[in-house]
Amino acid sequence: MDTPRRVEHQLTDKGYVPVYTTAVVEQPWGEYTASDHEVWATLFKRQREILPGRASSEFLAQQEAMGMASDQIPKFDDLNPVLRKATGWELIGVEGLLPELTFFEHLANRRFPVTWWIRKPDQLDYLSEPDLFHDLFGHVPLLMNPVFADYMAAYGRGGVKAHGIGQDALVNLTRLYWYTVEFGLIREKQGLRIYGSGIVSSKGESIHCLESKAPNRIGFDLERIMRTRYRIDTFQKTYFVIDSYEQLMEATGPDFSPIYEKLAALPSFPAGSVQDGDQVFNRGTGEGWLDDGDV
Ligand code: HBI
Ligand code: FE
Repeated sequence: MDTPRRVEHQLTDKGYVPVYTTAVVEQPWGEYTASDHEVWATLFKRQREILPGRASSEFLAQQEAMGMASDQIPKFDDLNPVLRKATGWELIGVEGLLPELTFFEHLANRRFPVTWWIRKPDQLDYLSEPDLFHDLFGHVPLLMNPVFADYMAAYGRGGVKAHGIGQDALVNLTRLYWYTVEFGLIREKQGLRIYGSGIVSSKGESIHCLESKAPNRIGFDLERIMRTRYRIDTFQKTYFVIDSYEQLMEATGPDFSPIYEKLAALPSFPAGSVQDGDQVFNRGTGEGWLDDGDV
């Protein structure tokens, strides 16, 4: 399997990463090597061992419902009919990170871009950009949940609008994606659980986000999140907690333009700060935090 064509490195909200062509590619399933399938199996089994009791029950249930398994890399062609029937979403293959507007347009049309290649065996624990495991294992299961699926499509429409408004609006919206879709926690009867894809696809952060004393855990607040910087190179300093996927959908229903205007005049918050008015589940100790590098 040839390595993906990298177009250029750009400074994005994920740091200085290669931004790929916007081409939609067929999943080259027949070209995956035994090592590729082995990487999938290892990561899948490792995460499914630690996620029960840590991940949102809806995430675990939907991943099973769609038939995702460890034995080999799933075929997009197998998953798409199931996904389309559940919520109208479908997976498309891409080279990797897309320019933001392209990404937003796909989401607005219920197309989720999944990177076609998977990391190498020596990258099991860290990768600076999303690969197939992050996208397929992490992002796709919750697209089976009608409310979350609607949220993701609404997010895409919001992204297209924000792109037309300007960079400040984009930064605010990217923070919302970061603290919900990528690194969000949800309150369930038995306690806090993970739904963010960046966490569920990472062994270290799946454990850290719930069990470490270092991070803050704060109740979801849209404007608070849009003002809060974040980390792309370490575990998050703050995790935001939703009560339900419905809360997320309701909170992002209104037009964001007046919020963008209001926030443009206000300073942003450091990633690790606790602010007056926060619904504080716990205030972190800050142990191990790096002082610089919030974006
Ligand atoms: N492209 N393929 C891909 N996957 C992402 O998660 C992604 C992206 N481009 C931009 C992006 N995410 C973030 O900037 C979002 O906040 C939009
Ligand atoms: Fe992601």
